[in-house]
Amino acid sequence: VVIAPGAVHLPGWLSAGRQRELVAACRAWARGPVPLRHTVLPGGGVMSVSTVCVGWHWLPYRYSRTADDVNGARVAAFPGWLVELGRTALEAAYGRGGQLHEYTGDREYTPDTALINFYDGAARMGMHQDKEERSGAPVVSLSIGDSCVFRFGGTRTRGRPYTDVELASGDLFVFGGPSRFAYHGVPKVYPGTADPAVGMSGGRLNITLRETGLPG
Ligand code: MD3
Ligand code: FE
Repeated sequence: VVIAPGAVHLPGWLSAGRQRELVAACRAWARGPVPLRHTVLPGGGVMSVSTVCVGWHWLPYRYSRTADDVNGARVAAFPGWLVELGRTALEAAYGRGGQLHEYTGDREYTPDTALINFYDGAARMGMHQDKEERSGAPVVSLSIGDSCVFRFGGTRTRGRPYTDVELASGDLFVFGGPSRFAYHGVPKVYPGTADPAVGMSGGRLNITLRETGLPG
């Protein structure tokens, strides 16, 4: 389903088995080397979502190889199987032809960071743009566990007009081309809507794959 140019939603793209594997991998990353934590913003606000990163550590508003705002540890390496998952996701969303090449250029998509967000029933994410990456390559988003309302807006303003889309467990969403720097957020999570078979004991998991465009 094309939501906007470059923004493609594929409901139920991940099998239940693949979702369970991703939940297990995220559980392991959440224990270390950098623990899952609520990011503290420069103004003193604390994000309601908890986050752990792989490949590069995101902190407001830059990437680092070390968790400078948590425990200083070097983040876990970005595994090859996650690069492959990102490539498969882009092909599924855009096909092998025109749009894939239009949005990724002549290099193969090579994500080098994953931001893993955990939402309890009260967690929200305000409308924002993701601009820390020095790459216009697409962002791949995978949702597991409870359903949520995902709000997708324009590139110029944080406010209306926007489109609300329900994201459920197993959904793939890809944001490339003209949608890459659009405002977006998560205004609501629906507690208790997850299929127990995916191995989440409550809450919502979102994994985004990105190219930072940073060296090494
Ligand atoms: C559109 N995460 O981690 S995923 C984020 O569900 C973030 O946890 C939300 O926004 C979540 O930055 C939304 C969908 C998403 C992620 C990145 C994007 C949409 C995007 C980057 C550019 C445009
Ligand atoms: Fe974002």
